[in-house]
Amino acid sequence: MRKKHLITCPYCSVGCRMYVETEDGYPVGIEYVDDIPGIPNPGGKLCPKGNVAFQYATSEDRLTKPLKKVAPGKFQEISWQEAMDEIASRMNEIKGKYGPEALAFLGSEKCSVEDNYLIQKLARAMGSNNVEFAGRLCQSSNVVARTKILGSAPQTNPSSDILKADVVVLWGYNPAATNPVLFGQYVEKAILDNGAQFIAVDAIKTQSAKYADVFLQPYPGTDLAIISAMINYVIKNDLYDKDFVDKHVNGFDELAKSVEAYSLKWAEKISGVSADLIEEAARTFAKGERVAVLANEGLNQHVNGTAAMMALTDLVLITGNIGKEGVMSGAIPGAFNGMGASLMGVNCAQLPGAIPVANGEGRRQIERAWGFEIPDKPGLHYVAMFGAAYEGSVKAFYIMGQNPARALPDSAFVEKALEKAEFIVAQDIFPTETTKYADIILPAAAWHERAGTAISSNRRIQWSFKAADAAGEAKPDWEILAGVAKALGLGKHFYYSSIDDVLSEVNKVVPALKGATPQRLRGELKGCMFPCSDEKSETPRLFLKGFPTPDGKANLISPKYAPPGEVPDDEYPFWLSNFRLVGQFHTGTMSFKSKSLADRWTEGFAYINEQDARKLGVNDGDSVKVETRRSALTVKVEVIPYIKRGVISMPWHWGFNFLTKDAVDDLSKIPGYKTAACKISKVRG
Ligand SMILES: Nc1nc2c(c(=O)[nH]1)N[C@H]1C(S)=C(S)[C@@H](COP(=O)(O)OP(=O)(O)OC[C@H]3O[C@@H](n4cnc5c(=O)[nH]c(N)nc54)[C@H](O)[C@@H]3O)O[C@H]1N2
Ligand SMILES: Nc1nc2c(c(=O)[nH]1)N[C@H]1C(S)=C(S)[C@@H](COP(=O)(O)OP(=O)(O)OC[C@H]3O[C@@H](n4cnc5c(=O)[nH]c(N)nc54)[C@H](O)[C@@H]3O)O[C@H]1N2
Ligand code: SF4
Ligand SMILES: [Mo]
Repeated sequence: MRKKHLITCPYCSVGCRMYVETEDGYPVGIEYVDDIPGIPNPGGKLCPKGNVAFQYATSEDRLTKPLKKVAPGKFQEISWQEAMDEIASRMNEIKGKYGPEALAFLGSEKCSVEDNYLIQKLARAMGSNNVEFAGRLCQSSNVVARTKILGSAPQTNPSSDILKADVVVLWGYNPAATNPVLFGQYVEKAILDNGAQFIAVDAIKTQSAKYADVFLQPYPGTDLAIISAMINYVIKNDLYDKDFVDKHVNGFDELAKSVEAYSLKWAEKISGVSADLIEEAARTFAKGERVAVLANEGLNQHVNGTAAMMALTDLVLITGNIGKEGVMSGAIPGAFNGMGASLMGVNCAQLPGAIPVANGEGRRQIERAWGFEIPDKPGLHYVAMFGAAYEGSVKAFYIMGQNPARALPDSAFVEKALEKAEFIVAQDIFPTETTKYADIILPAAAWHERAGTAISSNRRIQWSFKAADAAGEAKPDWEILAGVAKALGLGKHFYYSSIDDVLSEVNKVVPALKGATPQRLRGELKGCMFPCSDEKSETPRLFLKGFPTPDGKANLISPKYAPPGEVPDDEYPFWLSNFRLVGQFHTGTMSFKSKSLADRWTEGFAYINEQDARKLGVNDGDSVKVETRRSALTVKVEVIPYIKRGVISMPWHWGFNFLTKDAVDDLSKIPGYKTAACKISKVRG
């Protein structure tokens, strides 16, 4: 029998809704949602990934039974009971021998709100704050910057407010590829239909940047110089919003003084963008009545990422583009439930509801709800966990829905660290480069094979219904975690018999989600934007009545220029950066398994500027060796005029992280993925 079931797309964080069509319980197609007003994808529109959003899960390669490693590279099927017993005895043994800090846990933006709530609760019930997810690798710079300045990080306004903006800024962000429905439905319409001015900043003139009125093309990681000079220019030329600054902002005089040395000419020298263009960008930005500022990985993922995001937040504030209708800024968690995992406290320094671990009163409140003590010191951040495993202080990993062996920088080092761990559990839907190192592999149900909630980058929490049966013996992640907790002797804190039980506990523990109850979300199919303090309310716009800081004002932080991580030198003369393709996703574990995507987006390549190519004697389609201080990769080049000279960039879906360096930003601990120094040589034959 044919049926259709409403789900949220399991790829990016736009949160598009779709129906999965099933035939006798097996998924056969996707149907557009045209009968639910207010969903994030008006008219049900989807992008190439959304159109086939169930396909990966029907691949023959799915994990279908628990597996135990019996020899290097060899796994044997075991029962769920055997798997649970083995996990419980090994994890308790390691905790007993080395202490709870020897345990590390990874949650996932590929899993539901409920799954993520449980993995961090499990980590803490075991006595460890070593619990992280890819949000650290993704949005942490913007989250830290905005939390320090505004007291809160998420996106301020509904995406539809972009249509009301008169200036749109895309900074290090290519939504035409990475959030395509948001780009088509809001950004493109604001520019093409409503005539908004458009500023784009990227090392490549991307599909998103093609309509730019002002296009800035800096060397990777030098954006901080440009933003600092823009602040200086805006203040010097009296283009800032005096009234807003007086009423809502602290630290203006210090800011003005601190940027005095950051002239347009100085920024030109560092970034390679002409002073005239930076001036034009500053004027256009400051003259906007309502500016939507969307900044993403090109700005986040640098060792100066937090400083750059702080400077951009300063610029938004002094021009008064926050706390009203028609503006937009904020962190853009990239994958479909990045916002949910973040809000659930899958973070070594934060508990559910973004409560710092170090906040005694906040911690005690959660301890009262949970009935056990939470360790009071922050744990290890994502990259540090693997350093600790290499050095021997982290002994065990519980990895749910992450592929650190390819997603972290310096893959060769990460693999060595995984090899050194004494015990690894990997809970995934596919075998991956990471599950190779696991002692126990647990098969999880894929997204449309279970019910659960996810939160879009726009703060919208939505219910997804179960559409199909799980592959083989695979189970929903929350159910596996509740089982593991029971086996570990923690059953009284993990009493759940349904997903509703878990979300109901979240409703009690996380005030921002108090009104997002299972009953409400199953009825209100467009979901609701948190904070929702009761079952009737939601919050489309933040900061309309000031900021969540002690005095209600935002606190500007003066920028101090710091260079990006690894910069070119005589031996490694090129800048190396990277980006995403519309039809591939991260390390490819899902998109490589989706036939329609894998057939069309088949292999990696590198963009190189035509003048650089001429100098190196390479032509379009030639293979080159790209070498960094870590490793080398052979890749075909695409010679183009619209990438900055001196920069080579490639999609990172195909093993790119063997090249990257594991240096992190001091404040956010995000790796500086987007810059490395490299040399390029033509591969003959
Ligand atoms: N198709 C697809 N969509 C995705 C994903 C995916 O893997 N595939 N992943 C999701 C996730 S988790 C995330 S976080 C988002 C990320 O979404 P985006 O931030 O849009 O992703 P990227 O393509 O990595 O980087 C954006 C742009 O930054 C530019 N850039 C690189 N270095 C610099 C720099 O130093 N300065 C400036 N100004 N620009 C620079 C790149 O050329 C690129 O065009 O996408 C989400 N959506
Ligand atoms: N060079 C470079 N590296 C980067 C980035 C970059 O821009 N450049 N971006 C960084 C960013 S922004 C991010 S977000 C990270 C992403 O890093 P990861 O999240 O580690 O990458 P994925 O490839 O998405 O791996 C997710 C895993 O979840 C599994 N999975 C999917 N669905 C389910 C499910 O329902 N249950 C379970 N248990 N598992 C499931 C998939 O099979 C896969 O193994 O990568 C980072 N790495
Ligand atoms: S834009 Fe994002 S959420 Fe929407 S269909 Fe595409 S991948 Fe899915
Ligand atoms: Mo991300």
